[in-house]
Amino acid sequence: MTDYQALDDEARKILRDNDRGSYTVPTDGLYPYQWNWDSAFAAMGFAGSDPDRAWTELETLFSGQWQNGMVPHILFHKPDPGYFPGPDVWGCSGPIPSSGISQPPIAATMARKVWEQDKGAGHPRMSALVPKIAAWHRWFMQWRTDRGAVCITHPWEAGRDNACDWDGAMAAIDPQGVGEYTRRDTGHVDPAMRPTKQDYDRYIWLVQRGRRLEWDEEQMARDTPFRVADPGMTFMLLRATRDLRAMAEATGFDTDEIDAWITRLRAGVETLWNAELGSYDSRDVVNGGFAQCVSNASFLNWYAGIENADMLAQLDRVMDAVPHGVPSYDPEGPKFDAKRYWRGPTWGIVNTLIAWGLEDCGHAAQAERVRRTTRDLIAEHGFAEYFDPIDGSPAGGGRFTWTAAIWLAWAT
Ligand code: 9YW
Repeated sequence: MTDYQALDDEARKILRDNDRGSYTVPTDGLYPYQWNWDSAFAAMGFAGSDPDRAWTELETLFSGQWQNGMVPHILFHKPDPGYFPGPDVWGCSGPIPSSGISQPPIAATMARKVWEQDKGAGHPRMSALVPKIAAWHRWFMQWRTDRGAVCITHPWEAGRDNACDWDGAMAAIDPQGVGEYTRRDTGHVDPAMRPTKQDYDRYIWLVQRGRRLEWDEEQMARDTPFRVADPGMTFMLLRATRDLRAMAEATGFDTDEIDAWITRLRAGVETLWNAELGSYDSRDVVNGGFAQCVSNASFLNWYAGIENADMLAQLDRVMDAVPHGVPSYDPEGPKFDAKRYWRGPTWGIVNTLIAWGLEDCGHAAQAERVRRTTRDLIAEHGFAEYFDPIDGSPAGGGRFTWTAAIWLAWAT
């Protein structure tokens, strides 16, 4: 018999232990700073029991917002030698030491969820966030769109570091001259579960390039080898922009510009349909080719309010192929690797977003299947960063904030 009460208590304890006062770290050791979309999930996790703390989480995230609207993927509030690359490598000059790229824009969606649970006292805090979120979305629309689809300029920006989606674009980078560096991630977890040295050389090469160009978006966009339009980012920004619109309307903030973004993003989604694959797919903006990847991000169309019968068939297929949730890459595809991070494992957080979308679009049975398999995984194997979709074994970091958050807010 599963003791749900004990698991709820454990999830709350993980949030408390990872809480650094005004922000939450993803997990102690491996990720000692504030990560953007992890923090949005943390806010959702706090919302049920402590809405005040949930708002603080989001406010702290936006305290690192750059003048151009960008909200960084990592805020380095306090130096910590346990993570590489730290602030000295990024060389950024925002209000808080930070990375120079962004991350999946789910903060608006989570802010709306917090607000829905805290409409009275939370209203002014939501109102104060709306213009900041709008500035961030405006930055995406200005600097990160291609034909309306959202592009990433670094694999870390997608939140799906080593996904097969980026293989083609990564191969176009020649990381000559990147120099010597010491990784820290492989000291915390098994290297077989992490991105490879070839990946890391290119990650660092891209960071060095951004730094050399002083993180100037216009210059960085010129002659870049790496620019990929990502279904995950596009669906998440579309959904978040709809949530922003709902909050803007409730506070009297102008919605015309937001409506124009929604129209453009909706058109961008069409450019990510790979008819040959029968799936939403990443598109290399530099060479125009599709990645030929059915990933867990491909299934975020319902989350963005977009119906698609082919994707429903794809979802049944991949979920029939593995017992534990939605794998991050097609288990019948040639590159599937059950343990290597974003190349096969199942991620509870992405499952959550997929299931919310399925439910909103009336696919209750599929939503329930995603929820049940994710809940059972966590109940049996703990609050791991992610899981092997074949044998369910926990992988990556343990005692993970976002896994605890989805447990409390959605999985049970
Ligand atoms: C990195 C913190 C982050 C997540 C990303 C995940 C990983 C590694 O960990 O990134 O060094 O940034 O891929 O989605 O936000 O949990």
